Amino acid sequence: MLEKLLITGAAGSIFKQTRDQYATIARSVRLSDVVEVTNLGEGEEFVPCDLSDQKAVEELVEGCDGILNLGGISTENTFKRILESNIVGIHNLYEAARKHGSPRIFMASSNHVVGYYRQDEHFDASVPHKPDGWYGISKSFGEAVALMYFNKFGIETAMVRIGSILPEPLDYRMLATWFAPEDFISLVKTIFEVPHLGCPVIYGISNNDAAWWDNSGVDYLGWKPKRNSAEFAEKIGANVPVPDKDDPVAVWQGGKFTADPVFE
Ligand code: NAI
Ligand code: 15L
Repeated sequence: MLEKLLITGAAGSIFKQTRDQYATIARSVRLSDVVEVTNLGEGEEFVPCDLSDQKAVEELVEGCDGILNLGGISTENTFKRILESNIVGIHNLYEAARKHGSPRIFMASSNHVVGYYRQDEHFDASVPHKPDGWYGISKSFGEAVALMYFNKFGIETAMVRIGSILPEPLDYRMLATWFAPEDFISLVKTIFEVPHLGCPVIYGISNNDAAWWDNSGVDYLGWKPKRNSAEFAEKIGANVPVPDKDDPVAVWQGGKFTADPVFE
């Protein structure tokens, strides 16, 4: 078990969905965000920090033996905002990790690294990146940073290309991309417990019948997601209109992100 797990982006959606699950992973958690996290429970502390502030990030990381990096811009946005939070931010995080004990890192990468593959293309972690916007590009950058810090300094990272974390899938695309919150937590636990991690890409999805991505390259981790979006297929069929076959949400793995403009 970790002594102190740093969780960035702790005011965000994923942490809110899983907040009560970290006691089996770490004795204490250091929660951080630019937005305050309130109602702190036992074993929780809050340290405000903007990831684009290098000095603040160095202080934030000191004393932590694991990092769950959820902080940053999580959808398409202006290049300037993505540059500060996701690109400068990831630089600052890895530099801080290098200077403070090389803790293992769970990086929230995204399916939008491969958003411009078609939904009828099925593949594993070895495919070239095809990001669907500046947000996806920033996650590609993050994966490159993680690999460099692994090869040069031995810092281990799980580069988790998360699909869609929600209590249940909401549309046809999410039958492939759904990642149940409990499967996310079991992956976090696995990442911080396995004796050898390395620096793998892992597709962050549940055990969905409709999945596009193959995680057999990380069988060595022994992680087995339990939920399957198929349990919601009938409900989606009854409630969600079938998109036109040429609609980006039905063509591309990145769905509606592929239809986003470049925001100025
Ligand atoms: P979210 O947008 O709800 O939360 C992100 C948090 O990061 C926010 O609370 C925000 O205040 C904080 N943040 C933004 N810029 C920051 C900065 N410069 N310094 C410090 N904190 C900053 O996102 P969510 O859904 O919780 O996702 C967490 C991570 O997982 C994100 O990196 C996102 O890109 C990634 N991800 C999430 C998916 C999902 O299904 N929720 C799917 C794929 C990736
Ligand atoms: C992401 O990367 C986003 O952070 C999240 O909000 C969802 O849109 C998700 O991808 C998705 O593709 O469903």
